[in-house]
Amino acid sequence: MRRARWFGVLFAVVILLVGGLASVVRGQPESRVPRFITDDEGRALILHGLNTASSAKSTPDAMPDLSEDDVEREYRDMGTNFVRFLIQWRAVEPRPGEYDEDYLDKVAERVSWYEKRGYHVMLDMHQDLYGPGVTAKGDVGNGAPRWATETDGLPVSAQEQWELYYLEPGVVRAFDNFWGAASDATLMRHYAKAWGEVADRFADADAVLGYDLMNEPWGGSVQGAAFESGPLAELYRLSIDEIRDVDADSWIFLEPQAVGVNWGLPSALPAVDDPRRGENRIAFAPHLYPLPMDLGDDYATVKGEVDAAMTTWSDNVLRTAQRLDAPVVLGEFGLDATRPGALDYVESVADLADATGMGWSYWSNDPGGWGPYDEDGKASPLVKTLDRAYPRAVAGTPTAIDSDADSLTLTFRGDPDVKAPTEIYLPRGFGDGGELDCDGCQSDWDADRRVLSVATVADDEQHTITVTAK
Ligand code: 9MR
Repeated sequence: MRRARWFGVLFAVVILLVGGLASVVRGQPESRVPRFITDDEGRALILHGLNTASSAKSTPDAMPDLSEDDVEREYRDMGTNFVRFLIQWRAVEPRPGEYDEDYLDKVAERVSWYEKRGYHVMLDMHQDLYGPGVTAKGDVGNGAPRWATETDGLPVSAQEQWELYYLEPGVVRAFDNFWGAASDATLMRHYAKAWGEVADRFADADAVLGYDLMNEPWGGSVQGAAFESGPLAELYRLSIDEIRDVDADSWIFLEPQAVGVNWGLPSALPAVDDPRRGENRIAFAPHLYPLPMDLGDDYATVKGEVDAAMTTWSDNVLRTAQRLDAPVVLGEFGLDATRPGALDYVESVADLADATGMGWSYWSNDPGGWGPYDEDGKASPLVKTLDRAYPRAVAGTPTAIDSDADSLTLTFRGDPDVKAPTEIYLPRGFGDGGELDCDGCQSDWDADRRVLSVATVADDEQHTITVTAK
């Protein structure tokens, strides 16, 4: 662990230097996202939620361990309005060209649980280490169907840390064959068509906000800019075309290469076209896993390095978002929340998201140390940390959000076309409706949903709303 620690520190320094140099070369970083995802009323959405769930990776029917009561409990305890819901290619297309409608029915049933509670759902085509077919036992990867897994007989040896499987020859080869090493894009086309099937099913589902095209992409033997601007961008184009044939309105969430970018290195992902009529609906959905903590250090001991890596990560993410002209949702961040300093880290990330205008989904809601509940369903202190006051829908463009345990300040530029009120979720600690301070606004408190609706004048002026606990 000592060596790992020094490696982590060294890496943080390298990332800082690269980030610093990049600033010199490319100018001052952006401090806010370039735009927001909006709802049907034109309000900017701020998304707070959890990944649901890692358990879906390995169950035979690819369903997460989740009941409607769990969704209800999450809403009551943490006031989330968003879920990154894991789906699996192996379940969508169990045999080449055959799509499993029963599977999509089950996903739709779960989506309806969220819909009843006003959630926005992002469907995430999850994979880790390509798919279960990278080993005979099927105990390593998840995502791709076996029929689409071609390791060419190369070995995949046991690893202690799961990410290290990415370097195993059989896993690298499976990815190379997927990306079309022999300039044959058959598997990518299957994947894109599978997305078309999913989009066809969910195009009219109000709760489904959009599609996260691939979890944590890995280029196999092609890495970095060559990967992101080559095969990855090509997969995105193919998938977007299939989706747009059947669904003009859902958002498309793009992830960068995970390795390196999750730590804070810049992404070279190019802007990709959205063939829909009107403004593009392409969003950026990177992950954040600072390396020192990935290697096992606690936030309490490496806070300085991690905070610096977070700043670099944020600068780089905002630059990419600018290039893509995309809203940002931090699709994953998370850690063993029982470790020293872990809750401070979660709070720092949520503060960073508020400061920059990003949405977030915590990894993950699975029971255990990383999750909000233990195996017996007992709430951990993480529940309280994730239960933050936040504006869910803003009648204009948010310019600053500052949230803590007993106050929330939102500043936004109004929009004359947006007539619906700003909606603010308040945790129980705020009391009923909190103490509201704003200029000439009208408010309404929904005690059941714990949502304060605040109607301001629809103009293009700057508005500030402050709510304090009472
Ligand atoms: O937390 C997950 C761990 O239990 C699994 O062994 C591993 C491999 O499937 O995946 C972990 O979840 C990861 C997610 O799939 C992708 N982003 C990083 C997550 C945490 O490591």
